[in-house]
Amino acid sequence: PILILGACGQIGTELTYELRNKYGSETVVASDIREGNEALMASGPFELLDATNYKAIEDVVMHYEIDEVYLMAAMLSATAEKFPDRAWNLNMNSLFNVLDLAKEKKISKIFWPSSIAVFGPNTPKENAPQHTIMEPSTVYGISKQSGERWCEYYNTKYGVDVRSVRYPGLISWKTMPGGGTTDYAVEIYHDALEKGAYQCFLSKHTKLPMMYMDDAIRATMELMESPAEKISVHSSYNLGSMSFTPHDMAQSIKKHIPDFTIAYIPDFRQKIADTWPSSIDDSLAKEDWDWKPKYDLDQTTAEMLKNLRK
Ligand code: VAH
Repeated sequence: PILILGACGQIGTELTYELRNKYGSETVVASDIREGNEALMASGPFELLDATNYKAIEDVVMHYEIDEVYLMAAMLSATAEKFPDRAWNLNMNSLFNVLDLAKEKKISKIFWPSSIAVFGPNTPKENAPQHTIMEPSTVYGISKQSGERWCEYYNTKYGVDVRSVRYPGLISWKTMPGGGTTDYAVEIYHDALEKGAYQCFLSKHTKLPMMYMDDAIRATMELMESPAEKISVHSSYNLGSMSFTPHDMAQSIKKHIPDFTIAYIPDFRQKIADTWPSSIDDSLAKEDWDWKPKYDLDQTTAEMLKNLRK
């Protein structure tokens, strides 16, 4: 059986549904620190669980005979700048908890998400390589960078099978993101439909790596299903799909909603975005486990508007 920590979040929600589709509802235990989406909680076993509490996770792992854990609980970049110590505590302790469960052989496989936030202002902006200068300057980025180092360490020293991707900004309609710098790319669709207008907190030409959620979930599942000998990266894989600016997004939306308007009023999140690369070189993910994205910006826009209209 599989345990998902942070199952009610933006990624956790869709991952829970997809894993339940694939492996059966009873095989996938969803957990979160608080209750969320009722349909999700009703779709299979659900536990209230604090990802920083080792004993509580261990109890659930033993009770359900869990062998795989997906750790999706985290504090994202914008919120982490406001609460640095809480972010560090949540993002690091939750990771040590699952790494230690694997080290103790209580579970056999882990998925842990990293992010393009591991890169910093001295990383090449375009096609940021897998191995490059990484000097993250945000609390969130520092926690992801440290997490990657610990994943690799646990793999080398203790043989822990932990797998990871550096997600770009993720665009989804089932659950809102919370507290991230790339959240604009989801909010914009909601406001386009509700108000015909959006006030963007990033500037017109801030180009960032992004991905439609279906691609992100598929990447996660494909990586987890790959034979261990194909995995050459035990920190975290660069994962790419598309890169665009808020302006590109607005143009894409206008093809469906011609009167849509956008205003740019950058706030503190602009400074975070400015430290991240604009595009990602994910050739190792392509080589090692055949990664291939499907959705471009216009396809993402069409999917988002169609599903949010329902
Ligand atoms: C954030 N969405 O904005 C996250 C992320 C690509 C960045 O990991 O904080």
